[in-house]
Amino acid sequence: MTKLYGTSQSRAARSLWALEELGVSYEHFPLNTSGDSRKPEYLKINPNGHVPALEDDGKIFWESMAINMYLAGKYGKAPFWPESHADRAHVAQWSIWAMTEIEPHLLTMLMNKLFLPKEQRSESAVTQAAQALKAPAAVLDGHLKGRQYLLGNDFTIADLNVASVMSLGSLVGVDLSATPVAKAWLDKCLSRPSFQKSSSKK
Ligand SMILES: N[C@@H](CCC(=O)N[C@@H](CS)C(=O)NCC(=O)O)C(=O)O
Repeated sequence: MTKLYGTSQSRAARSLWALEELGVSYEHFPLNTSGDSRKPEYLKINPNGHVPALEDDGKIFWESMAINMYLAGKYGKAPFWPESHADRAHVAQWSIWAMTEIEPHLLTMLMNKLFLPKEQRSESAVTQAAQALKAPAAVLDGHLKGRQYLLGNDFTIADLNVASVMSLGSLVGVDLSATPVAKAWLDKCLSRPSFQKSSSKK
């Protein structure tokens, strides 16, 4: 039995996308982030009080990128979950990169454009975050020149992980026009039926 905890309006979206992409049969518990994830029964699953968490065959996993690499490794096959040590290390490289180089700036923009009470929002924080995103976006753009996907010709879990983080940009109007190769790659990844299906979940 496979169970995924967390609403699609949270970082659980990326694990829902992985489950849909892999065609895994699962039960979805769309816990919200304004209370559900801090309830004592859920803290037994993820003591951090965060979503997503995954239960699979009696084992528990948390941290969205670790969940996705586990799912790809267990339920996927090459090329989606690549075979070589080098390619797997590149999956980890890009997944960690997205969480450390991209996600914090997008979260700053989300907080200051949408989530914080109006009086606490900072225009300059949004401007700075948008500026800070330009360097990693250029890295992505440069890497994708001459490649279809991050690891080469095929869509892999690395693309899913990075694109899922970058999908947040559409909520805050991130402008990728200066990095057209990255923009085209992102649009291609987000047009996959598995992404559309996972996004329509609760
Ligand atoms: N690094 C973690 C972050 C998880 C996280 O912070 N999730 C947020 C939702 S996007 C959450 O559960 N917030 C509710 C809370 O902390 O109470 C991951 O990627 O899984």
